[in-house]
Amino acid sequence: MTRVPKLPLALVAVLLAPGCGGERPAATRVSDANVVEITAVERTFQAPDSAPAGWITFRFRNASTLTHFAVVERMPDGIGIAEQQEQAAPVFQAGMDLLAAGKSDNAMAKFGELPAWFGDVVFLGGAGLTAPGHVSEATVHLEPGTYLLECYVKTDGVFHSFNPDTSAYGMVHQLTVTGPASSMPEPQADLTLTLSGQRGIEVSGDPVVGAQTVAVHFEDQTTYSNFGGHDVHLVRLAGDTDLQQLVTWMDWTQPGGLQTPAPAQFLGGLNEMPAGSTGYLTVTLEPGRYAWIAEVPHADANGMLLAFSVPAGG
Ligand SMILES: [Cu+2]
Repeated sequence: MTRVPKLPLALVAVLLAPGCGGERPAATRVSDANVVEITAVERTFQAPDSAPAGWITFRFRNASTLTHFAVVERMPDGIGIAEQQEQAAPVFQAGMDLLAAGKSDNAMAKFGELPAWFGDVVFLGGAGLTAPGHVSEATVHLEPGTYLLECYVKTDGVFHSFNPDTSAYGMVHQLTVTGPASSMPEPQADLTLTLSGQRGIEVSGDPVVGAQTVAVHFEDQTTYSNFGGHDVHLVRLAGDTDLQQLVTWMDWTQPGGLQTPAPAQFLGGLNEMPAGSTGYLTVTLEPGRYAWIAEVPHADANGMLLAFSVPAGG
């Protein structure tokens, strides 16, 4: 496994501080940081059970051999991990099994059995697709409440968030966000992505070699045919990366979609958020070719695939 070199946050803060040769704004002071450490160990999350409200950085360490993400979901009142695992996860898996068998009408009927509360779940970002051995960071603002971290990447046709062994939960973790809010300030961004169903992914600023904070503004939101909205993930493009295969892979409703192994190396991202929201991710780039891509069907046709290069010394 390879690991992207990751500077300790304290060192990043020093390097990015004004007067240290960089022109970037100072990174968040360590003393104010509100960090939730998440570790993926095979198909489980290891993470704390609670965190203070306000700006929260999710630092996602993938210590497994599979690609994962950790989407943050605000649950409706009275709904938590038990309801998600008992009432929603089995329906998604049964629907996926029908899709894989080519029975799309039956699958849609199955998805119609999702509990009414599922429509009130709010997706609020969280760490995007992250390759084995890598660490990614996503920062979002959360109000007090009950949240789940979920990974619905698939392996052998089974969502990670669904455990066929009913004696254990799937790759879902409940996090209680409590008041009062922490003193962590909103991050300051080096570049900004604007996501729009109309105009796709737009970038303001130039990605450079090294660590940088990326603001992601969700100008609007759309429900695509995979029932989800747009988000953004960072993928390293190798010489043999097949972009069309990558695009197909980003649609979980395809039998091979979101199924491990991933067709390229993912370096994090920011999962779906509501229209008008802004979240942040921290990325460390080396010279090379990359792409921003959303986990939606037909990301290319929907304007949700944007390749870019990071020049050496840039
Ligand atoms: Cu996973």
